[in-house]
Amino acid sequence: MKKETLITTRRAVLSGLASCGGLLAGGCSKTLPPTYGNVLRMGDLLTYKAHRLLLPVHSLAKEYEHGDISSIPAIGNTNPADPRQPTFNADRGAIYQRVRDSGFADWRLSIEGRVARPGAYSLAELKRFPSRTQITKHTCEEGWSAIAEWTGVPLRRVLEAAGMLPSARFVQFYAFDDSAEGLDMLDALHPQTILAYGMNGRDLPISHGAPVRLRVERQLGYKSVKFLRRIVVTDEFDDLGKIGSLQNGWAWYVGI
Ligand SMILES: Nc1nc2c(c(=O)[nH]1)N[C@H]1C(S)=C(S)[C@@H](COP(=O)(O)O)O[C@H]1N2
Ligand SMILES: [Mo]
Repeated sequence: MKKETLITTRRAVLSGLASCGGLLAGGCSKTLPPTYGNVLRMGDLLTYKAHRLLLPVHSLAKEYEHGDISSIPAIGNTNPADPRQPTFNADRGAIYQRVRDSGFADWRLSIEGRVARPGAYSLAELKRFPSRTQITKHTCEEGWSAIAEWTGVPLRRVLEAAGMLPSARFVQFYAFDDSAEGLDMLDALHPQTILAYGMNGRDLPISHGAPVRLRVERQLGYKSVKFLRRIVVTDEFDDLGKIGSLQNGWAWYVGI
């Protein structure tokens, strides 16, 4: 690893830590979830604080063996171009249909916000980063879980390539349907947080989020946004308005 990369890496870790500084100094306001102060969101406070205080910074979610892989249903939106799907968005659905017709050759993932080098990555470019493969359990808030193998580029690599600024504290993910989620830097830089383009040894199927979906292994299923199109790095918490989980009645932090 070049020295330059090392420095960015250390900075990235430091800024990640800064967003949760004083992990061991109990009562530090940095262990308050960004939704703190909202009585309806007391659950966020409990899980976030417990996780951030008790778990080592980058404790890994359990990884399984090939023989543990189970069938996994496709849930929520399974095709952003289909108007009958939940969270359908007509404009972006039409764009999705076009990039899908190109075999995703025209698909780009844009990285914006608090980065020194905003840009847009093609699928081929994302595949040129070092990859990670992990067999993990997906747990849906609806009460089912399933084990699958996911291959992709650690989000951290892409954030470093884009030159995430030291003040950055959150990362937002936008999909081709009306779905979006946000992570704090601890989860964004976590080694198992990947932009997955492969599933069970094949290209990620449409119904599971092609061409690229997020995998966040230490939170419930809905944080793993499918059909990614845009990533925005921010200094401030963003509740993502109408398309965010908060305004739809779900917690922002759902650690497992
Ligand atoms: N863009 C998008 N991402 C999404 C969803 C969705 O409807 N749209 N559903 C979420 C939910 S609730 C779950 S449980 C998982 C399901 O992933 P799967 O279809 O691969 O099982 O995707 C999550 N990501
Ligand atoms: Mo889910």
